Amino acid sequence: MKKILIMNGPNLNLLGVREKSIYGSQDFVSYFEALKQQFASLQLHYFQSNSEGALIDKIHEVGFDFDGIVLNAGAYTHTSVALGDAIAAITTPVVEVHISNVHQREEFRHHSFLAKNCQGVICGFGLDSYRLGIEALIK
Ligand code: CA2
Repeated sequence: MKKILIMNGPNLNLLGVREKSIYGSQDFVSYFEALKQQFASLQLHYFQSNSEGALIDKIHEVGFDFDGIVLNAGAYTHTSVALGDAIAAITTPVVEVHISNVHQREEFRHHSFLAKNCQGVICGFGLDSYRLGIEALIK
């Protein structure tokens, strides 16, 4: 059974609670339950942290064993050289995802420190970006 980790970075624990006009009204835990049903043939895992170090530790923990990581690093996408280096250091392929279309937003969201070390980037499809990320990894 393929093992895929979905990782969310800072503030994404607030999905469905605040800023619904940008990020939608569904909380991630209920969305994750639906994903698990949809991909019953996969072992799906979920990890969220607001801490850059905890995200890096998790990438190191699973990055030589899991079959894929779907990563929404939130604002760390645009700031973290360290997360980019962590992705470069592992063997597990990573797909970067975003709920919003970051290219339609502020200029600082147009750059990613992660993208060049990822298999690809998916953004702008709401929570469906995560499903598309899984599809890309299992193809
Ligand atoms: O669109 C995305 O998925 C982002 O990764 C979300 C990040 C943002 O910094 C990126 O530029 C794009 C922000 C996540 C904040 O999530 C919240 C969710 C609900 C309420 C408040 C914040």
